[in-house]
Amino acid sequence: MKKGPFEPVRRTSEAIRTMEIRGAGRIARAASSALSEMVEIWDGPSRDELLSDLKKAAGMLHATRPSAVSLRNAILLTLKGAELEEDVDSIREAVRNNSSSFLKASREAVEVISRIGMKRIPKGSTVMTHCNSSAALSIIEAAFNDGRIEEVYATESRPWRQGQLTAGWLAERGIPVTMIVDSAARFFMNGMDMVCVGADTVAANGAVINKIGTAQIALAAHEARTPFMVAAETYKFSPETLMGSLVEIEDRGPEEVADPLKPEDLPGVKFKNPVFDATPPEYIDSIVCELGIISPYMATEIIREMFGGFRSLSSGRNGSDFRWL
Ligand code: RUB
Repeated sequence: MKKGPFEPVRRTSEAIRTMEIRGAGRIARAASSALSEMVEIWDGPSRDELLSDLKKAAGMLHATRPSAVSLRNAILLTLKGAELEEDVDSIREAVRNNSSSFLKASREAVEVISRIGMKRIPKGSTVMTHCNSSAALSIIEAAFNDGRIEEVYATESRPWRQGQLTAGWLAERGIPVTMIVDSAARFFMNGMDMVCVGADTVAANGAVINKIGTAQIALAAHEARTPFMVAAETYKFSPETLMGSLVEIEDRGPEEVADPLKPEDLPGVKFKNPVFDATPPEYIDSIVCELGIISPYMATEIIREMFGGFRSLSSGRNGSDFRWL
């Protein structure tokens, strides 16, 4: 593998793997930008070699966070049609244009979601959020600015504590925020008017894959009759799940669970660290995407609309074998 042109992809893959870049939308945009940067500096001899290097690069990026279909769809959309181009320059141009369209559309989607989603939040609401979702926070910020939200409860979101990022972000904007530990979600649920979270993946059956703990919060919300809203751009919907594929749940290292101790400080203890879970559609009241507010049971329609005649790449489960269809 040549070192030079793969450098942006390697750098980005490492930043995603170590969570320097995190969140389904941000990792998707970073992957798309890395591919675009790669084709600009690629200086190999032939079109076929470029396509083969792009496949390797796609596999490297995809393998970093397997639960986020946002990442896979961003890669597919960025490389869309590249294999139909006849020379290196045309491939370069296709990837460059695809990437800039994806970056623009994904940012605009968040903007539209904020405007649509905030209308669902009644005036004077207290809202709970989990983890750190730019799409969910865009709704919360718009709702606050429109006088709909009085206070936000942000869960800590162990093991990585993304809740601290969320709480800090809200406080910086003057939005009253209270941080709670994840296990206090049920304790406070009766005081909530709404729960609003993001998504890494929306499956065809309407299940939402998001930060571990989301399903428990949704269950608590369901029991307390608190509406549970998910903010998810359409590129987070998973076409593979239409055919029955399961979403792989990312497992991270034991040190994140053992923290502040080290795993070796607890001899004889095993650790498990799944970092996402699936919230079943029956606990989700609405999914806000840039096309509108839908019931989770409409997820299939969105997937057909967005990915219906999609001709591009397919990938193996571990992301290592992206290949042209
Ligand atoms: C982040 C997380 C977010 C979704 C949506 O997990 O679960 O809720 O990714 O984020 P991690 P966004 O920190 O492990 O990446 O709305 O920003 O795409």
